[in-house]
Amino acid sequence: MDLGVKSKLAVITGGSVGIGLAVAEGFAAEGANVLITARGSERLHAEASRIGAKYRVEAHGVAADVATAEGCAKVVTAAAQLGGADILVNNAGTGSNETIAEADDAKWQYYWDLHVMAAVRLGRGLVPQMKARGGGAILHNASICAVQPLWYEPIYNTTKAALMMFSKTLANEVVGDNIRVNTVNPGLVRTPDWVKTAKQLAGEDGFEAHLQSVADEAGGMKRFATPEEMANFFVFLCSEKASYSTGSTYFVDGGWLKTV
Ligand code: NDP
Ligand code: SOE
Repeated sequence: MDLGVKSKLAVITGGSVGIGLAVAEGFAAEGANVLITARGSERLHAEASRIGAKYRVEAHGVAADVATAEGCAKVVTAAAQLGGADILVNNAGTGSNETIAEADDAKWQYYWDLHVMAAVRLGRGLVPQMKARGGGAILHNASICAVQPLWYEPIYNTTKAALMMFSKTLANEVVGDNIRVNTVNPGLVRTPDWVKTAKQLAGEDGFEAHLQSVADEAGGMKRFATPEEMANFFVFLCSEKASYSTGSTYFVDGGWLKTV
């Protein structure tokens, strides 16, 4: 099936590893050009070069901290220099670990900037480019935690819930511009970060059992998704094959969500 994204420019934040990298590869495999961002430039540029060579598309790395206004502006400028974005995947993000009683304002602010303001600023900056190109697609990577909170990360739960509502609101604002906006709420995705944390908690011999215990506790399929399973869904939602989908949130969680 041709997804109709050939030669489009897809901007993916947090595209140097994990889900974002798989999404970038998914787009490139469909013939889209990609602009990936992350703070760490070495890994970012190595992956951009690899993707460009492997899929014979244009693949650019822009080192930027999207938790800052300057970082977002840098991404917007880079996309403009490439002719403008058709697709934006707001993916950069990370888990937290705190209690509400103990976390200070600075921590709340950081996650607000990373999970919400990045989407606000990049949306504000890239929507005009999409309009000029006749339309586009924006996808927000929130989390199942946006509606089914984990006890140890109240800041993550709260900011991801805000991102979900931002996505819905933006969808309403740009629906007349042929720009579709959606959210995906992933469940457990086996990224290098999960493996690293599991090794820290359970050691080299025990980490697989630890990851399995996390999946068992989630229930449903009782396994982690691969980043590629997530990417297939992301790329489809940003493609012309999903042309009637906007303003929605899709759970891709192997059955972990406990409600309808
Ligand atoms: P990873 O930690 O594997 O990758 C995160 C990516 O984001 C990296 O490229 C990182 O690069 C980049 N990044 C982090 N902070 C910033 C920043 N301030 N500015 C720019 N880039 C940044 O994450 P995952 O692939 O696991 O997760 C991706 C998204 O999916 C996140 O939003 C997460 O909340 C969500 N998610 C993940 C789940 C999972 O099980 N893995 C489940 C549900 C949701 P660098 O550090 O170099 O900046
Ligand atoms: C609009 O030009 C458009 O092609 C959307 O219809 C697609 O869903 C997306 O691929 C990007 O832009």
